[in-house]
Amino acid sequence: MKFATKALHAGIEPDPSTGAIMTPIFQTSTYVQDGPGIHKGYEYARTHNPTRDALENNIAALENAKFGRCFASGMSATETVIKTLRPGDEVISTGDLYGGSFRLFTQIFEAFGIKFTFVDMRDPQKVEEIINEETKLIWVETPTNPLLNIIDIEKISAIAHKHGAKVAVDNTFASPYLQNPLNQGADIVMHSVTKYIAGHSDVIMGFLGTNDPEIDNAFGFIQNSSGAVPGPQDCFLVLRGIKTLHLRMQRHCENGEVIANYLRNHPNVEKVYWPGFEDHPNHDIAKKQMNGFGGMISFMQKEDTIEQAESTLSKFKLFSLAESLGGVESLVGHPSGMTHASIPKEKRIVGGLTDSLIRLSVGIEDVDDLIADLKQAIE
Ligand code: P1T
Repeated sequence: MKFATKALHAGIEPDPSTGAIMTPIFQTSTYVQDGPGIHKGYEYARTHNPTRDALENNIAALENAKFGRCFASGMSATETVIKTLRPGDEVISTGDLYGGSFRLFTQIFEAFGIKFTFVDMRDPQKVEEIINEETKLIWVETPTNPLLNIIDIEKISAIAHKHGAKVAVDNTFASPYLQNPLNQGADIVMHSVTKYIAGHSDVIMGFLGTNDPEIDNAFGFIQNSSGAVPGPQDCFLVLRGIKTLHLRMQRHCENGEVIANYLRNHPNVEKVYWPGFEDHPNHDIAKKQMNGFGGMISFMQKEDTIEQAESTLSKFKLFSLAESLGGVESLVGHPSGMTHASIPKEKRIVGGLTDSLIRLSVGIEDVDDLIADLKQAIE
C-alpha cells in the first residue's frame, strides 16, 4: 500500500461489535473477564486499549515498522528509549536538538550514571572518532530543532552497527510522510506525535517504532511498567488527524518553499535555515533521505540582537507566538527564550542558536496571507 492509502486504512478495521467505520473511543480502564485470565485479549487499559492499538498499528505502518507503541508525550517516548540503558552506558547525541531532550538527558539520566556526549553529526566522522565499547545508543535528530541541520542516517547507522550500538532517530520535524529512518538503517524511530502526525495542536503524544522484536518487547515492558500511556480520546483525535497527514504535509512543503525563498531574498534577513536550499550544507543528503523539505524554517535578521528579535516577534498577527510546531496553523517561536531555554547559552551559540534566531512552523493557510504577515513583521 502507498502512503495515502496506509494513512487512511492501515491497522484500522471496522469495529467488530457494531461495524462502526471509525475506531470507537474505548473509554474504559478495565475489561471484564470470564474467569481469572480468561478474556478477549484485554485485561487492563495501561497494558492495552483497542483505540490505542489501532493508532499504534497505523503509525507503525506509516513508518514501515513492524512494531509501534504510543506514549503520553514525545518526552515519555524518548525516556522509554533511554530507560533500556544501564548505568555506565554511553549515548552520543546530535549537538543541535530539542531543548527538552537535552534537559532529559543531562538533568535526569546523567544522575542515573548514563553518559551523554553531544557532537555535530553533520560530519559522521565525528561519531567514528568518539564511539567506544560503552556506546550503546546514537541519538539522532534530523532535521534538527531549530537549526534544520541534516544528518546522514545511513552513514551514522553503518558506524553505529560496526561498533554494536543502536540508532534512534527523532523524526518529529520530517514526519513519516517526508522520512522513514528505519528504511535508512536506523533501529528505532521516535516521534513527538503532538506535531505533524496529530497536526491540529490539540494533543500531546509520543511514538516509538522498530522492526526488532527484542527492542519492541523492552519498550512494551517499560510502557506497561512505567505507564506513560495516552488516553483513548487522544488516540482517536490522532487517528482522525492522520487521515489528512499526506495532504497537510504537501501544503506545509509548498508554503515552506515559498516562505524560505521570500525570506532569503529579503534585504532585512541575514540568514535562513531550510534544507531545501541547494546550498544548504547537507542538501544532497536531505534529497537522498527525505521526500520533501518541510515547513520548518529558522532565520536571523541583519541586526543580530535580542531586541530586534523581540520587536519582530511582537508584530506578527497571523503567525501565533507559541511553542510547538507541525499544526495546521502557522506558529512563530524564539528558540533561545522558549523551546531551547534549558540549554546553556554557551552550548547553544556554538552551533548558531543565537538570541536573535526566530523559528517558523509554516502552516497550511494561504501563503499570500502568510507572506503579508511576515513582510509587515520584518520591515
Ligand atoms: O512535546 P512532546 O510531545 O513531549 O515532544 C517533545 C519533542 C521531541 N522532539 C522534538 C524534535 C520536539 O520538537 C519536541 C517538542 N518540541 C517543541 C515543543 C518545540 O516547540 O520545539
